[in-house]
Amino acid sequence: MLGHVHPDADVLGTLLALGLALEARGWRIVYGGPHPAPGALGFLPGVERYQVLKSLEGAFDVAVLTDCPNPGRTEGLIDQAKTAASVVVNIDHHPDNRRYGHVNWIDTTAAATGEMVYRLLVGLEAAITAPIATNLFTAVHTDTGSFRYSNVTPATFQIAADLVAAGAEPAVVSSALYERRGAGALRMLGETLSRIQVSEDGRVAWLALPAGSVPETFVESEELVNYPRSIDSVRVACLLRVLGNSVKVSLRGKGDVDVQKIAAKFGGGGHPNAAGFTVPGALEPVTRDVLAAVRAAVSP
Ligand SMILES: [Mn+2]
Repeated sequence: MLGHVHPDADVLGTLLALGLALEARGWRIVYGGPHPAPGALGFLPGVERYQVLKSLEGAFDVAVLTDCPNPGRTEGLIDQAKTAASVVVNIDHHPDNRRYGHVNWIDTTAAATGEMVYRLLVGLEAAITAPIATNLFTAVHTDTGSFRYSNVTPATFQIAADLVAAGAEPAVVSSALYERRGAGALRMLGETLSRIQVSEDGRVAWLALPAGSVPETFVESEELVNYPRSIDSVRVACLLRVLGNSVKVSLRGKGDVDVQKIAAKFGGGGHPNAAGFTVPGALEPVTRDVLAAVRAAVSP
């Protein structure tokens, strides 16, 4: 069960759910990826089994990647998996998935890969235990912005209902995700949000974080891009942060602007409402270029 760089809850929840279900049927599973599971997801059942893998040792029958559209996002592990395993399975809901597996199951109508893995486990007649349900519920919960985004369908709620019936606890998951800040982190959030800028027409808001302004773990746990997105007039929100000699950019769209198309211009990808990319360069010129492309996309 192979995760991509900076695994989120849809990656980890689906890898753990599928792995736990297969283990119950006698498979032996190794879970891991190039980066560790973030501390905020330490409550996911089985996540302590997820290892940092810089290379794959030994032979595998199958390598499974979930929620990973781009083979470049595994730091070479996919190439190694193709040598180490006879079958690579690619399960994803991103529209720009590169179909790098031997088996490619891509469903762009799924709000989360968690929905797909739930349907897979039902199809396999696997027992949905409480640990599996908690992993899948968290995957769906986070990829839908707590069931608030436009990707939510009746099927999303049906799956969520089934998972709660199987033992996932929404209050426990919400509390684990959103109510475990330190007081210092809340103050840091306040200071960070004061950096948000809004274009004159109010349609674009952005938050540009210089190197060293906030810790990386803080950026990953706070989903900072959602704050500029919450402004009424904003059609596209941008988060830009320095990573080494590059700038990592997250885009969020509201309504009809397809931010995936903007990201594609910079070699990135994602979904129509949520996309991202990383470009070499300093923060100021990258911010200027990104804002020019965003403005062009939102201009009436
Ligand atoms: Mn996802």
